[in-house]
Amino acid sequence: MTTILQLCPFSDSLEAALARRGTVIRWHELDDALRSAWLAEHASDVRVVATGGHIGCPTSLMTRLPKLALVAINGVGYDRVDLEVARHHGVAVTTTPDVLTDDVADLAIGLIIALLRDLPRADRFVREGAWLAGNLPLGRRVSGRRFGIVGLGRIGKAIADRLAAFGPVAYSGTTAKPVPYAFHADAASLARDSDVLIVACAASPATQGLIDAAVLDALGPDGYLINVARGSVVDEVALSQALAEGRIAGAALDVYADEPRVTEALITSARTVLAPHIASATVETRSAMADLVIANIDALIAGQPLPTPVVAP
Ligand code: 8YV
Repeated sequence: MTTILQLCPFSDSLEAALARRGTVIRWHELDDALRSAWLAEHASDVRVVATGGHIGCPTSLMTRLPKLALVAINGVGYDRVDLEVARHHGVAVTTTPDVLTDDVADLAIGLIIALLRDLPRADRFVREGAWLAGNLPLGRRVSGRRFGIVGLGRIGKAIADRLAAFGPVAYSGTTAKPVPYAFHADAASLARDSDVLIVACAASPATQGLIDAAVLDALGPDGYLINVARGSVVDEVALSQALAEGRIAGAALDVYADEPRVTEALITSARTVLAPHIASATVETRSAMADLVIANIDALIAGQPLPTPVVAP
């Protein structure tokens, strides 16, 4: 039987599918003492770590599992797995690309409309009976805005294609791509030419804190920031200051620096719309992601090529 370390909760169906493939250790439910005791006895049983993109696999854990063959990520981000260490230890790493692209892009559009049209407040306004006493303050128009996308990978491109129906689209990244959107070599230059800046790049040392005070000031007091990538790409302290001082108009966020903890400054700001990292969280996409996690584990067990490796065995 394959021993699988499960590092975070999954859907019932994914958990059931994992359980059919081996002995599953629910690592996230063990405290430090239990983890150490378990490792002392069983470290060399573990062949698979199953984890979320936002959790990854700590290097200290990966290097304590001598027979580990696969880190199967239920997500597209691999920023929390040290790929060099994985390669060095002969550990394969897989993700669930493509199947979540549409949902993440859809949520980005939803956040833009929610933020500019103030939908969370509109909903409260009706429920709390405030409508009986007057009208909601006016929102801001979405159509015709200039949209800037930081990172035109699969998700960024899907966001761009949707936003093209609303207004002009530009993007920044490491290289220009053969797309009908204007390219900017850096995020500050993109922000200067954008009304809405959407962060869709992969998290990496190169993009850590990329959206800093200078980029936010380039976006300016009428500009909006959307983040569906990773909290680490945005300097959250700089963002909170810019929001508090009205140096940008608002921010809609699905991801944060220290999930699931969200800072008081972001929670209490009247300029934010906040979601709990739900961009890929639909029944359809989570089911497709689960299928890919399982397909990778099955391929490993069968000694077949892995369907979606970031690091191949
Ligand atoms: C998930 C993600 O929320 O794809 C990613 O990298 O962060 C999200 O899709 C997460 O991985 C769920 O486990």
